Amino acid sequence: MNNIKLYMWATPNSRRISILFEELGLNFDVHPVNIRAKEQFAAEITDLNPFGKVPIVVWQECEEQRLLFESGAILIHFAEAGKQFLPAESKERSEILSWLMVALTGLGPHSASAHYWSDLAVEKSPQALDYHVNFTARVYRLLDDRLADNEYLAGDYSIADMAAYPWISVSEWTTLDIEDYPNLLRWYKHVGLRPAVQRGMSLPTGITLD
Ligand SMILES: N[C@@H](CCC(=O)N[C@@H](CS)C(=O)NCC(=O)O)C(=O)O
Repeated sequence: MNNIKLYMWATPNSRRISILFEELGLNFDVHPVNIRAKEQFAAEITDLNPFGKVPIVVWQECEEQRLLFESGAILIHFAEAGKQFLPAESKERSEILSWLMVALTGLGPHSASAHYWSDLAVEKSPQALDYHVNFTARVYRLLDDRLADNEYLAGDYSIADMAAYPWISVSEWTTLDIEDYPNLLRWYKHVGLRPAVQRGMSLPTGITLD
């Protein structure tokens, strides 16, 4: 596996992947795709991912060009290839996959929608905002309860934690107060001490979301 290119922006879904790549010690090049400038709809990107979304990873495997999009697919593939953060068939693997899906399908999409209705939408909808903030609060409560007697979401530190962490880092987008979720806050501070997490969260270099 070489010549790995990560198409990303300074966003939570993208940073799931930069965190994993840093944890695995991979050499990879970052290709910034400014989603606020609609660069995700350029042919160079939609030729790779017809959904017009990042993250996207392109790499070379022997003579073959390989491609993956969707952060969950990328996390699973590279964790398995690197034989870290997602063990083979076991009770722990089942737990990791379940909590990974909570992050992929509950935490991420509803946090993003809460952000949209609280901040980005030109015409506001209090009902839509309430719906997504309440749903996100339900996920925060779930994670907080889980972390009350677990150090990480599923056994050892895993791709489930990597999928959740960047979304918790933007908790202010959801209007929720992380201080109301003490176990989640403890986990967030603890995971944030990892050097690979800090490096992954700093990519693309010099870019912050406005
Ligand atoms: N389910 C996708 C979601 C990816 C996604 O929504 N990415 C955002 C950036 S975090 C994006 O590309 N937004 C631009 C758009 O939707 O046009 C994943 O997990 O990779």
